[in-house]
Amino acid sequence: MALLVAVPFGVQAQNKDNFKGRVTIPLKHGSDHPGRRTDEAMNRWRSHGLGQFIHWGMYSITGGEWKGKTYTGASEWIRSWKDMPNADYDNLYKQFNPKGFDAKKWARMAREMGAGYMVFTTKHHDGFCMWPSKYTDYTVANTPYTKDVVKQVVDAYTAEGIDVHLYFSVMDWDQGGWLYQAPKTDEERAKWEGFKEFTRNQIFELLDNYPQIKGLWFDGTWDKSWVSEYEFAHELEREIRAKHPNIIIGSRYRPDEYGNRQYDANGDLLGDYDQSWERDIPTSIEQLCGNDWDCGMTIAENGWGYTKKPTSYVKTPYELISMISECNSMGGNFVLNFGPDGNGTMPPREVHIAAEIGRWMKINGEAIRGSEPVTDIRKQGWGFMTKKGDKLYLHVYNKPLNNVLRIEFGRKTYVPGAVKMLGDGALKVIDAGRNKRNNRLFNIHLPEGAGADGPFVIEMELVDNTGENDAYQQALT
Ligand code: JFZ
Repeated sequence: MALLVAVPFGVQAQNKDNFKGRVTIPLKHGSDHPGRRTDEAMNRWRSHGLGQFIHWGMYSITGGEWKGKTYTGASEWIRSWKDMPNADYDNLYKQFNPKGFDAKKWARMAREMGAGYMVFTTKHHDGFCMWPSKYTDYTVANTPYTKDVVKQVVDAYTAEGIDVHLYFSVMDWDQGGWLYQAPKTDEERAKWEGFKEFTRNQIFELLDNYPQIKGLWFDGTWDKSWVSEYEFAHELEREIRAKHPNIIIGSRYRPDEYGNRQYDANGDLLGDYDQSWERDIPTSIEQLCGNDWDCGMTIAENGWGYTKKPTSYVKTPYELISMISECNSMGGNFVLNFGPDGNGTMPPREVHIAAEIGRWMKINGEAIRGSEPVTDIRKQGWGFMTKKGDKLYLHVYNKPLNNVLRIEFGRKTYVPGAVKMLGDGALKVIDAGRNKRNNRLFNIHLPEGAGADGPFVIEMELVDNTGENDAYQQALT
């Protein structure tokens, strides 16, 4: 009886010819393009592999401390801390005069690190504008510094060949019209309509001022007020795309009409890439359902703005490099965050991290930039894999104690061609026979001392082996 029940379902699930299609509901404000975008701009974005995030704003002046006390939350949220009066925070801009700010220096550092793109905070939740917005006085134009920070960042990075995406928080603690809940009274409604117009104006101002940008990285979109504005947000997105056709916008921007965020009611991604993997990495590529994605990562546990004294563990270059490999092995971009101080200086610990990543990327970057995930070779214990054309890259983080790295290829898939270590020479490979499943095994002999200088990458040419005759008849068990 159990067999009779089990069989039909099993067959249906596995037989594509029997598949009647998934059930979807019609949505007016759902995903605009289920599945990945494959235009040139999106292909370019996907190929970056590594990006840089920069959080810079008035919170960089406080650096997680106020009047001798340390805030243990994310330093860019210090305004919401009970120990710092709002008025004190809201006057910080009067001191903003970053003598150490040199956008070209940041851009060189990012290029040396191997970043293909960067994301810069134009306006964080505090509402302070790092560009001279016409729509509010709370901008860099009214600081002692006066100059347009966003323009300098956009120009400097663009000149280094690094694409710029602009971070923009919809939630705005400075604007009286911002609400957390949908407006209830006429007065609230009027203020909220004003806020929506303000948001729209600022977004178009950014697009007008900095037409070179490649994307908008929206944040602060989780409150009921914005979530109930699915229609407005969708229309605004259409306008943005009409003005800037190749622009890249993540899944955090707008909800569907049921209040679903990131993924709509049908499970299709809202926007061009999955933005929900923040400080988080999927455990398998299946979790991404074929979508593009990025992983924004902090160097400390949490906290994106400058912190004078990190109150949590600070990741090592090794750990961050392994995340670059891990994200790329699942087709994602790893976007590492930096928090310059109020003077515009990158903290030395972050300069060091960027340099160490750069040292690794110079040798191994070809296994990251333009790489693709590997879906037809099973994950193996020594690390992560990426590929490019017929080149397979083995990113080694767990080096076997016997210095012999084993790779298993599925039956009738590939066998290795030339094998070498990136930045080093050819490696000896021996055919280690087959396992019971007739999968092919190969032993790669690592040189003494491999990995002494950090994680390494082995490049292996893949040779088609689909036509192989199995070596032996499987035993019947
Ligand atoms: C937001 C900000 O609040 C934070 O300050 C920083 O700018 C970061 C990049 O974005 O924080 C979030 C937003 C969304 C999630 C987590 C933290 N999320 O969806 O898990």
